[in-house]
Amino acid sequence: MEDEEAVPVGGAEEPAAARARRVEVPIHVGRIVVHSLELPLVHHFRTAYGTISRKRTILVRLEDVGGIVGWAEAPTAELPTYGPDTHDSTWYALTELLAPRLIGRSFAGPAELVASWAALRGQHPAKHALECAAWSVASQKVGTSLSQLWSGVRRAVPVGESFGIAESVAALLDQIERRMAEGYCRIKVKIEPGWDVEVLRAVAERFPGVPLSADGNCGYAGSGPWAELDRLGLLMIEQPLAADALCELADVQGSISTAICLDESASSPGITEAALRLGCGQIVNIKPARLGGILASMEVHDICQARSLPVWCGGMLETGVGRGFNLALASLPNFSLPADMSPARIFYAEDLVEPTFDIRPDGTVAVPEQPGCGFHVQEDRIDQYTAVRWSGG
Ligand code: OSB
Ligand code: MG
Repeated sequence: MEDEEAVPVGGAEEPAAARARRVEVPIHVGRIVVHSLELPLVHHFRTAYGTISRKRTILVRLEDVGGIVGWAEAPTAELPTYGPDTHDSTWYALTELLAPRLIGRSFAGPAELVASWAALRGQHPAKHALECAAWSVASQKVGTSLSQLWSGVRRAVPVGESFGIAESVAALLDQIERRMAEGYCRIKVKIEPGWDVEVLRAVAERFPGVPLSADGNCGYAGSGPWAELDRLGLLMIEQPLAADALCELADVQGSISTAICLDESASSPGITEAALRLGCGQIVNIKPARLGGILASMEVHDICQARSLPVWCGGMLETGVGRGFNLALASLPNFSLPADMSPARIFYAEDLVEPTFDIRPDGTVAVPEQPGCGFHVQEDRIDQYTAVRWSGG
């Protein structure tokens, strides 16, 4: 569209969020359709939060009045264990709170659309999906990839794998063995009390030289095997304590030299900055659905960059639709550690984009070069897995 060009953006030193906020590509929201999908998983996924065997997720289709369609994903959980949101709360937020107030309105760009819900607290996965849908429309209007629109600097994202708690150490080592043959650059093992030091030691012995991290998913309270974990040479220990246990996290970080990585604690840019100032950790896992969108994620990226702390892009078991946005985000400069970005085939019988992405022999995934979420969205498959649909506009 010739009249809708991205406004030129500033110098290379400008923080990513400030730069993205100035992208002015008008969005005229016509119709929004929200899909609740049920996707079968190819195997169970077990963490400190429990085991899941099917996954519901929510896809949003935002149609601009000019006809351009942006698809995006709100990855959801059944229970508010990882974060405060659920599938049903996200459905409610999208269909009752957020989508109706966008329909029929025009915005100067994605940042203005995001500003329109500033008075509403929380609802991060829902806000994330609508913001991504707007970015998808914007990138299609200007004909550039999201990575280009966001001034990404990486054409490939190094990828690690996240291994759930297994039946036995032998079973876990088997799983890791099979996946390492595919080229992954980093092993992340979910831990919980009773499934930690011995397991990690076995993994470190079996796969020497491969960066290894542990993810506690808030599963420890007070004491933990910090000193023993500290001797394993881990890349990081992700979120060992509760999201709001900031004082205790700072104490643990002060007592070990292994970096603590914030996941659940990093719930907004402000809280993340406060946690870093307190000394709670030295790395942040950025999940845009947890943070409530791309701009909030970029703010966290910039806060960490200003403190010379690295970030990496986590996952919420997104399909290819959601992963497309994560890949573009992970192309920003300070995403210097491997991402949780395993291809959809690892979890799902079938992806919702075609062709889907896969890991390459060098352990990286290519950053999509096409506008929108970066992949061809298969609307017929989305329809096939849709259990409930809402539409407005
Ligand atoms: O802590 O990283 C986590 C999935 C659901 C909730 C929390 C977490 C995860 C993952 C998924 O580890 C990793 C992925 O999407 O590849
Ligand atoms: Mg985590």
